[in-house]
Amino acid sequence: MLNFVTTPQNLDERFRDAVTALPAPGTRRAPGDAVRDGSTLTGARALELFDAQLASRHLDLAARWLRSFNEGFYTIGSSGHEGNAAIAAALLPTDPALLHYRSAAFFCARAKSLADAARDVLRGVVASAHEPIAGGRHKVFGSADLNIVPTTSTIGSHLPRAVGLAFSVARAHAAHRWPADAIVAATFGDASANHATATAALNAAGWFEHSDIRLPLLLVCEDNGLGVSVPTPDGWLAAMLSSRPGVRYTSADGCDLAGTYDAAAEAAGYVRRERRPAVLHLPMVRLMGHAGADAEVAYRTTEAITRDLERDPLVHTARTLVEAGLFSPEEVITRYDEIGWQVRKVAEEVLGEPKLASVAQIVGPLAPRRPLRVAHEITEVATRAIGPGAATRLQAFDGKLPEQGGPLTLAQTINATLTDALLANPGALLFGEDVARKGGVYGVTKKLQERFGSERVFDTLLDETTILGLALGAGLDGMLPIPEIQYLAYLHNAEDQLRGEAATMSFFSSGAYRNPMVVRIAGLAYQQAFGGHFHNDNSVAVLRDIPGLVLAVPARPGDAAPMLRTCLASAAADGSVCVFLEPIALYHTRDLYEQGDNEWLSPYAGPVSWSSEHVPVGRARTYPVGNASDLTIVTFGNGVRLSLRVAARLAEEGFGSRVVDLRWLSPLPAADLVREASATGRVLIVDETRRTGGVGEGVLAALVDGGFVGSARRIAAADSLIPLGPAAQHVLVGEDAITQGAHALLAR
Ligand SMILES: Cc1ncc(C[n+]2csc(CCOP(=O)(O)OP(=O)(O)O)c2C)c(N)n1
Ligand SMILES: [Mg+2]
Repeated sequence: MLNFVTTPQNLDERFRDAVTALPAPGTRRAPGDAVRDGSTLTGARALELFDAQLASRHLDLAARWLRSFNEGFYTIGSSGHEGNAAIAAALLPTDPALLHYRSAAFFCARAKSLADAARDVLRGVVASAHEPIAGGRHKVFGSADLNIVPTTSTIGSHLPRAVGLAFSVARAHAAHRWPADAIVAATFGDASANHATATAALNAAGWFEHSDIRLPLLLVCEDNGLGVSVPTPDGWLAAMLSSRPGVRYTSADGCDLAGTYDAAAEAAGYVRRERRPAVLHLPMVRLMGHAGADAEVAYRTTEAITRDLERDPLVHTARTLVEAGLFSPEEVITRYDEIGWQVRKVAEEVLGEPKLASVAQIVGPLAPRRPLRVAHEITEVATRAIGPGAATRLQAFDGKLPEQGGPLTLAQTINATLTDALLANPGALLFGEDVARKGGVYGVTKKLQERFGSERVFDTLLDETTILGLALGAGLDGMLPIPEIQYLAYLHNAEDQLRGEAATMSFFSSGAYRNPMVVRIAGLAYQQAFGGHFHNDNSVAVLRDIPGLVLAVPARPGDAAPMLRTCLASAAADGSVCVFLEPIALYHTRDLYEQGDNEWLSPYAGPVSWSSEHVPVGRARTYPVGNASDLTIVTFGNGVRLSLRVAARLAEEGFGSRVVDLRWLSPLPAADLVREASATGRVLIVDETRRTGGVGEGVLAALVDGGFVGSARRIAAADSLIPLGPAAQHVLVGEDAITQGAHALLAR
């Protein structure tokens, strides 16, 4: 016998040898009886789960077989983790599950048939366009029918979403995708448990529990003692997971099917009954290395590898079944071979299936956009607000409708629009740091909790990862989350929840799952009284390159309302992930040209004009100044105000210009941009983000791509962080630089 295993052949031989060496069957237990004394797992269920375990093992062997002749593209397997079949058995099929990449036996156990499961998984392995969840875009366990939500390869990043989903499932609301008694299950690895996202999720789960907020969440740690080559210190997982306040901890041997089932059923029962979070820790083993290409002999002793082999969960279940008299060793081998042949047959069938063959096919489900549906959604919302919702609306606004008052600031306008949004959509939730009781650092969300209650408008713990995780889960569950990130600089430590999670969900599920959201972020520079980089961050590069993400930056109050309504309607109708970046320095700005002119304020448009004043995603706004024919200034955000002021002075000098407010930084309004630029032949880009990686680069590229042949110049912020106090003016774009840039262009 071999000392250690590195190949599928070794593992296969080991299994056959170990099963053949099992003692003769014990007295036969009835299938309805416990598979062994003291367990709640019946013999019949154990046999079913054993099939799932065998299928999972053979899927690993088939993946490596496909890889051996370059037809398979994924070999991270589940061998040694097959005990997770018992987790599926301990849950209801309607419980949403977010799975670790080694939870194949869970997937097989929940599938309608082993053939279905094998086909789904192997289609993923060969990147078949027929793969039912990701359509060949990714190898992932997912299925809308099976309530398995696809996860990404970024370990632990699904856990904040799982918290958010449990949070949402526990709240009463008609739009829920999952039943009110559902619990959310998420599996993850031992090394993953150390990741910031995992610790954020564990902490948030405990925080909610401590705050007496229901969270039906079962976290399951599949602990094989290794993260690729790095061993998890002995006892660390048990110590760490068992000491999370508010999260109940239990543990079982993950190689023992019946023991795992008992522990999982008990933990799931607790979570379902109590609506409280729990973590189940399952020590298990990893067989055949991390992935196909991993030679674990390079970093593990043969003793350690052999020790793991001796705990092979398949042999363990075989022993349980033989001792229960349900199978003889020969019957185990026969079943193993039968399932092996079935899986191999499916592998042969799928390897010739078509792959994704065009950009259009690939990006189809990335971020579907139906502008007419969005416009229609806004009309419907307006019709309700004018008609049946009118009385509630009047009441929400304390008897004083915003359209009947005077002109509003940007902050007041956003507040009124959010009020209208929460009125229009009972599934809309608004949350973040300080948004509820305080009403936001800048007062933008003032009175919203008073108006809508703490079920819909609430303060969260101070953790951006959790805030976005709540949005991810709530959106998945059918709600319309409106999370707030307090400052743009603080998005970054949680950014992957947008990039890796939010923006990929529709892509990796072919649209079967979506996580609509409108993330409000206060940002950009020019705050007079509150300086320093972190409150004046002027970089949006990390947002602009996320495929499919909508990035809106309102400048004028009159634009902010329709743009926010468009984001909300797009999220509701198309499942869009929208970021609504609010320029802090303009929140309370009143004047444009002169002190006291109130020119920056706008009246609030009531629902009668929401339809006619609709602003589609990706449409710019042009302000003609003077004859509007000498120069085009392309800008956004604070740049709009600066540019309008400069344009007014240029008009006094006899130069007419058109100031283009992009309004949408992603997707850029390319057609409007090229048209307005070509109208004058001279383009001055006024970009308050940095010269390198800033919006201006994208604007120039869009002009070139669109065939613009005139002259162009760019005024942008320095490649610097923002210093405190008046020094900030040296790195930010100012009116003098804009004026100089304009004169240089006009001189051409
Ligand atoms: C955030 C992140 N960092 C690094 C990786 C690369 N990586 C993939 S799997 C893995 C180890 C994970 O170990 P563990 O959580 O114990 O799961 P196991 O593979 O052992 O089941 C690493 C480092 C990743 N996928 N995600
Ligand atoms: Mg591990």
